[in-house]
Amino acid sequence: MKILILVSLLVLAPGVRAQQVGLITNTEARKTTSLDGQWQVIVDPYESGYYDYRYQPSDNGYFKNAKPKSKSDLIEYDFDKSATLKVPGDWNTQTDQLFFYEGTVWYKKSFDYQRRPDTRVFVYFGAANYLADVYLNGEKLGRHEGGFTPFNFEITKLVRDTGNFLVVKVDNKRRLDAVPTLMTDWWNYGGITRDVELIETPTTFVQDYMVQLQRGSRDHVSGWIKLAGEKLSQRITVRIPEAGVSRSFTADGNGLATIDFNADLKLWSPENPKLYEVFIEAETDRVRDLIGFRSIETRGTDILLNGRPIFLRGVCIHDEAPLRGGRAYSREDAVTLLSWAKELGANFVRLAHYPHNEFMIREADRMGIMVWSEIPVYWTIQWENPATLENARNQLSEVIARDKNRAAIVIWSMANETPLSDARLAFLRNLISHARSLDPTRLLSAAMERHYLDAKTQMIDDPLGEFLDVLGCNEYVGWYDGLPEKADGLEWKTKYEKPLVMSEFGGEAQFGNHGDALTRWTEEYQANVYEHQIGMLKRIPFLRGTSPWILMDFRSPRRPLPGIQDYWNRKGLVSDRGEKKKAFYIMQRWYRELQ
Ligand code: GCB
Repeated sequence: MKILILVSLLVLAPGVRAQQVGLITNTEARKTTSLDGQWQVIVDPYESGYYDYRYQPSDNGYFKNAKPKSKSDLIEYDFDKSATLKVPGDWNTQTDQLFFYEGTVWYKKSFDYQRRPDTRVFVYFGAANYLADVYLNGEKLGRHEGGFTPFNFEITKLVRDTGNFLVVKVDNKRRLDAVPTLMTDWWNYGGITRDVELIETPTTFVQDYMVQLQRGSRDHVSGWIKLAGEKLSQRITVRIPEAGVSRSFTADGNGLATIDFNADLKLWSPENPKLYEVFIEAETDRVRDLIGFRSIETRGTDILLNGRPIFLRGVCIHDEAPLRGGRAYSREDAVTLLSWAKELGANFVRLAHYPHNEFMIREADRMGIMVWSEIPVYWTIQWENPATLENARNQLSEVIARDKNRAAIVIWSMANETPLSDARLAFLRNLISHARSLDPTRLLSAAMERHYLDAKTQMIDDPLGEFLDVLGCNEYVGWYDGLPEKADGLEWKTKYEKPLVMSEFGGEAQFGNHGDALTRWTEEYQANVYEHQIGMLKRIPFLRGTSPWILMDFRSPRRPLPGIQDYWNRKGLVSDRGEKKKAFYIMQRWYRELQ
């Protein structure tokens, strides 16, 4: 049933989710009121604010934000006397007590809001990890699953001029059936990790749109615009003043207008990341966006940007804050990380292993850095579970909805290092066709594994490769697989006539730890890995991109080695303090050669 509803909504409008009004995209263009700041919180490991003592959902949970009405009233919680946490932000790095915590925390924010006449109001969350139950003034607005994508709920009828209280139960317990599942190599930062805003719109408004060059074309813009509200059949004009474009379309009875026109555009590229002001003007609403136009295709083993072969000089990045640690959430975080990538010589970043905060994509657009964006279908997902598939599809829908107008995004990646099986192939093929239906313009990839045909030959023949545009492959020759020199004698083969991005390689080093080139954890060993990797990579005829693992050290519970790791994965080219390791300069030298 649920699937049917989802499918019928997708028929109505690509990119629109089965959740009330669907995701409102481009919040930058909206009248917003920030709810960031300190929120009162109750840590609730037993979820007694949600379940009663028979473990049944309670009608009188903490979402009621109750206060004793008389001196004899019994109420065992009080948000207003509770501790606070900053939103946006993970809870783990805000207080030592919550560093390893996985479970429920209740958040409460009080606010006043004067809604203007003839408007609608939504509460918008950039992300909450992992499961969020949202309540306003004691009423449930809904639930969202997935730790890295945005969601919104309408509050027009519930919001009052004064004394509102928004309560969010955030639960980051890992689950076998979730996406990601129990095992990952990154920190399970919990909390409301991205901005929270109230968005005010006209009663009928531009909810979402796609304005992009048609696949394969450099002058033909096509896409769609979706209105939400009561007056759906409206005339909508798309204007790109700098390119002399002004074209009108009429939305159908479902509020959907398909758009199509030719335009003479300066194309977006890393050398010239041109963004145009684009206006979408309906009768009842108007939004402005900054959109770049470029084409991205493959031909044989080549990747073509604007019709020309390009090599993706990349690096992997986690959505972790430089210098202060914890989840990244700000424009400054994005600028710092992407500036380091640029300094490395990168024109490309792989944003691992889940959708990063929107500033990363917006800044990549502005700075001219191509992006590989991925969903947390990582390692061992429950391939046979329909709910897991629906969850993964929904996370994919949400990230595509948010970022589909960003020129920087060139690749959607479906998965990382997933073990071969028929069920897994069926699951990933389902995601691939879903991605293609939502966005026919991007290339699709996945980080796959490889295997040895013999001691000297590496083979990429994962059956998934047949369905991807770009092959991604992770390998750790010199780290998990032999010593650095092993790379020298290796030859690479593939079953598919397609471009390869070596989506991971590398090794760990603690910044400032020195020794000889065969002593683990030293900068010299890591540099040695890179020297031999580069030699090997240069010899792969179908290689069209690389993204070494990883730009910066990141936290991982799987990395306890005292004095070296201390719960950090040390494969960064830069330490968590921003110090560049020797391997950074080796990679930089190669990228300079390639430029
Ligand atoms: C991998 C994973 C990545 C890990 C990395 C490592 O293959 O894709 O998430 O962090 O290896 O450091 O082992």
